[in-house]
Amino acid sequence: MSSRRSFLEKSILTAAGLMTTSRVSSLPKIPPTTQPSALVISTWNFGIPANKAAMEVLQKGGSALDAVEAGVMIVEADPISTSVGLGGFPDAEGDVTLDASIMNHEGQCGAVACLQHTLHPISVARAVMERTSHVLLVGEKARDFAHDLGFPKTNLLTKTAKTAWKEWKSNNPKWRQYSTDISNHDTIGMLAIDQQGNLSGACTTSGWAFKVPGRVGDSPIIGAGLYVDNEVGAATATGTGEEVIKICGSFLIVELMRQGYSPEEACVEAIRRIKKRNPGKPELFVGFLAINKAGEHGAFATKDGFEYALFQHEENKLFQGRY
Ligand code: SD4
Repeated sequence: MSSRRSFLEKSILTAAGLMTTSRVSSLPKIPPTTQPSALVISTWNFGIPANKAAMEVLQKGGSALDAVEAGVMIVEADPISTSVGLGGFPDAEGDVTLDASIMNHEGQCGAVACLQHTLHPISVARAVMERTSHVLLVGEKARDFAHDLGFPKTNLLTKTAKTAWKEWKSNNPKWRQYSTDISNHDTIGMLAIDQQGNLSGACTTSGWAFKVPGRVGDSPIIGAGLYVDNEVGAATATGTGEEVIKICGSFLIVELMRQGYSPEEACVEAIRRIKKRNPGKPELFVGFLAINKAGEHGAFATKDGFEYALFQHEENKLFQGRY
């Protein structure tokens, strides 16, 4: 009896051991645990000046959280960019409505959606994180919150954006049938690692150009447009937010990295899922960026044209994302 028990115990242990071995050996790659140098990565070519501002913070020993906020604020305040903050294209009724989120290395996060008349939605998102018990404030009440904190009321509709909207409106008199289809792809999503090895991220946009009023995209949805897990990595998205929301894109990528995927492999898998759900839509654009704790990065998109800016090892350079 006792020898049979010991045989059974041995068999169970062996089986468990085998299971562990085969599970581990099927994992793609375990990221190295050495401390990476400071890094900033962000979407699109406006990521270059944004990265520069963020890296200045990191080089002074600042936190990744301060860095990503300072970085994306550059683009929010730039009237030339028609997809973020000031100068962003408005909704179908001509109102500029902004979405933003921020997340730190402690897993704290804050966001605003459909926020109007506020130059720096990312800072309001940060205030939601730091000053309230909530994660997401929306619409007029989010603006009231910003007002209470002293964020000035700002007209965000530039002449250029107003002209573009008027032209769109005259060509789309039936927009109330709710089929707006001009997707504006240039959200800024930024991820950073500071000198302490901590991760943070930020994401801010005026969203889909001429969208149905009230529309909220992926950018302020934690886990969709942005996710940070300081033990594993971080991810952010740009492109058609509806498709990012449907797969919980940034959260998915971080979870894949937790299972051993490299940042690039995780982005590839997220894009594969989006493409699988959208057969016959070659024009659909979504792009993801990801970093892991080791300072490795990945970028992948549904189609060509995805650019991202990486500031690492003293160099701030623009790259083409694979697709
Ligand atoms: C969003 N991802 O709001 C953002 C940007 C966008 O089409 O509008 N892309 O969905």
